[in-house]
Amino acid sequence: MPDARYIMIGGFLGAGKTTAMLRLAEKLVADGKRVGLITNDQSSGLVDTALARASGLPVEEITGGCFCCRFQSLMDAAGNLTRDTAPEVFLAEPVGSCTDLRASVAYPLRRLYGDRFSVAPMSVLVDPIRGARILGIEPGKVFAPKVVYVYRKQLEEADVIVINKSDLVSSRRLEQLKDALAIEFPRAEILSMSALQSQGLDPWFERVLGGSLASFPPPDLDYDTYAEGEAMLGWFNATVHVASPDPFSGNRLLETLASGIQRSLEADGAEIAHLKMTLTPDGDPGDIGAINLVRGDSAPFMAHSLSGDLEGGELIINLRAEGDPGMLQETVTRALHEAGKEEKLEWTIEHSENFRPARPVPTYRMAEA
Ligand SMILES: Nc1nc2c(ncn2[C@@H]2O[C@H](COP(=O)(O)OP(=O)(O)OP(=O)(O)O)[C@@H](O)[C@H]2O)c(=O)[nH]1
Ligand SMILES: [Mg+2]
Repeated sequence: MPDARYIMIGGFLGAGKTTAMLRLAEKLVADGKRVGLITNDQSSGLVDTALARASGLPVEEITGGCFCCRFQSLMDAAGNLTRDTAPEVFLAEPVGSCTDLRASVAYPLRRLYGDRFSVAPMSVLVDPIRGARILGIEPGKVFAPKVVYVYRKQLEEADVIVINKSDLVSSRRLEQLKDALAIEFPRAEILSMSALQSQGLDPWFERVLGGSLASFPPPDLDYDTYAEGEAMLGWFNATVHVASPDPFSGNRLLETLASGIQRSLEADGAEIAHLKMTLTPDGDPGDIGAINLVRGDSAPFMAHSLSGDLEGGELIINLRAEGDPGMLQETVTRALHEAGKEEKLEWTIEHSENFRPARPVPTYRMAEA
């Protein structure tokens, strides 16, 4: 009997993977289970890790490459969590621009470590507005064709496609989207839910906790197109210390920054895949403000509000957009200048990286489990 269950929650940038993962973790903890979370990104300073920590959950992050290219790091992360808390369930969130996770992560896990892990069906989450635009159901800005190629490949390898954020669309639109997904991706079961509002989660919980990973040949994938598509997205991560002699509103700072970045990127024509920021007051890691923007034409959403004013804190900024990474860095730096002036803040960038994801080179690639 394997010791632990391994649940991978995929989906494009901003689809709601972290939100759904935290909901599942909360349910498992309420059921008396030990959980361990694994977050992943191409670089360090992760909003997702900060959010998991603020929820008090054990988390390990894998940075510097995706699960598929750093398979051993995934095993090391699982090992560290096992040493500390011996999770019965691992919840892993891959990078939202990655695909081929069935062949490069799920099948190798089952084949090589099937005695330790029972591998759950692969879930791929969909933002219904982004999804409807990409599937041509609704007009609106979409990414370049090679990015859309990656988006569709993610869906093609799913056991379960979960239309998340069902609270944002009408039931008619939801049905249209379900029908379009069922035609294009007939192998997957299609569910819908709202992770944010905790609606309709049970069928997904049951599927990932009870079912098992299907065995079918992974979709054909042209790694050149995949690599080019992924590299069309610019990445910018920064960790910034902000301080002021007088207490200031961290929530307002997050809103000012998000709107400033949004305005500039819109002017530059760079479609936002996901802008996410957290602000944690110095000395109070339990309090957290978080703001997200998942499209150029959506309003910034305050996912968590800080409970009061602060004099200093750590701001984490993760921006992924279809544009030049250097330009993303300049845009954020300019927005920081403007917001700093407005709020009379001092800020210091402690860490920052801008880049395009490198060509994925998976450690393993297996055609079956
Ligand atoms: N309205 C609504 N918003 C949601 C729902 N689930 C997530 N969100 C919001 O969508 C945004 C992105 O959510 P995340 O969970 O960070 O998405 P993600 O897929 O982990 O994003 P990456 O890690 O960047 O790929 C946040 O503002 C969430 O609050 C939902 O069910 N309904
Ligand atoms: Mg996430």
